[in-house]
Amino acid sequence: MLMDISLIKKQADNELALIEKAEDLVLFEKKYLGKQGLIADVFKGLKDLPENERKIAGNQANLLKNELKAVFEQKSKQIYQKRGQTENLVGKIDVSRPVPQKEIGYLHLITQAQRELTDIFKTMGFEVVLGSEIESDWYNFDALNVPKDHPARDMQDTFWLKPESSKMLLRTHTSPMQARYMETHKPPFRIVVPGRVFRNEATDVKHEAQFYQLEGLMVDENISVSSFKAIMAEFLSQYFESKVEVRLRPGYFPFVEPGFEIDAKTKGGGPARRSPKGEGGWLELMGAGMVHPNVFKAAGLQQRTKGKVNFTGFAFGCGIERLAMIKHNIPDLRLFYQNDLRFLKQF
Ligand code: YSA
Repeated sequence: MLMDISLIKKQADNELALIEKAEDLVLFEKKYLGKQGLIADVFKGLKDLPENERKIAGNQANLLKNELKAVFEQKSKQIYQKRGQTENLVGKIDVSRPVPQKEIGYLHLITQAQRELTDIFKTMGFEVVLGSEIESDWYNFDALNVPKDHPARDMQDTFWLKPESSKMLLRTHTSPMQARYMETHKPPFRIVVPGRVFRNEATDVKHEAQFYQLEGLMVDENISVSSFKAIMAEFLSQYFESKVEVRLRPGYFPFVEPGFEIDAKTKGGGPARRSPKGEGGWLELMGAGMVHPNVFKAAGLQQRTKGKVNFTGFAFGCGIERLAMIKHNIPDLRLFYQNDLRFLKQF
């Protein structure tokens, strides 16, 4: 028995000297110190020894066990220090198991776009203002020069809130914030208003019933269509980064005079595909124009003093999904809201 113990010790020392990997150290521990290991066998054999030998062999076996434990601990520290780890976890965890990847959330593409857009306008001195998604028909329509029973109200199909007599609605555009802001501020000012809007309309590749707009309003002395074009040129080139073809064309909105629409050329395929070859077509990005005098008046702003014009302004409202569609070449607006991670994780 004493012979066995010294042989085990020699063998263990030799094996330990060759071990370099944590995985091999785990096997070593199992072989010598495990429940079914060689040291355990020695203890099991003690009962068969004559009493005088049992005591000596028992002491030797204990000594060997403690020695092996100590050298094992020392070796595992060496290996883990080498791996840059400080804690000795051998035998407690499966060190060879890959670490599970944590799913870390991130911003939806529309939130990212909203932040990029407002950041761009901040560099041009615009203040970011938020409005309420529930509005009164006064701010959504009347204050914007859209009289009751005017056909222009039908341009934006409305979700009315109950009771109908409350005349409250889900805002159909971000323009009500023009009226609200002008009621409480005196020119000059320049603001942008990002936010969600709602329209009771069928969805298709270019339309959703809920979508995001970015409203802009700039009022000062001598603001003209050229000012609008200059701000737009800067904004669109900063947002798109690459060259995108855009066009300005006349458009009708009761709250501006004159009114415009801006379209951008898609890169081919997608919502505005016109040709069988998949060449790009025009996609409407925004409505805009010079603020109508009636809108200033409804907000209580005196645009003229003694016949002299004190200030003028331009305003615009663009679809944030449409901007992102052009920037990232996204063919269908509905993709933003289908929660398909294969789509969302690309951005
Ligand atoms: C016009 C003049 C101003 O002085 C200020 C703002 C405006 C814009 C006006 N308030 C408006 O909402 N015009 S709009 O109905 O043409 O919508 C503006 C933009 O929102 C569109 O050009 C388009 O980019 C986007 N849009 C409109 N309906 C949409 C939509 N995006 C997704 N789904 C829909 N259903």
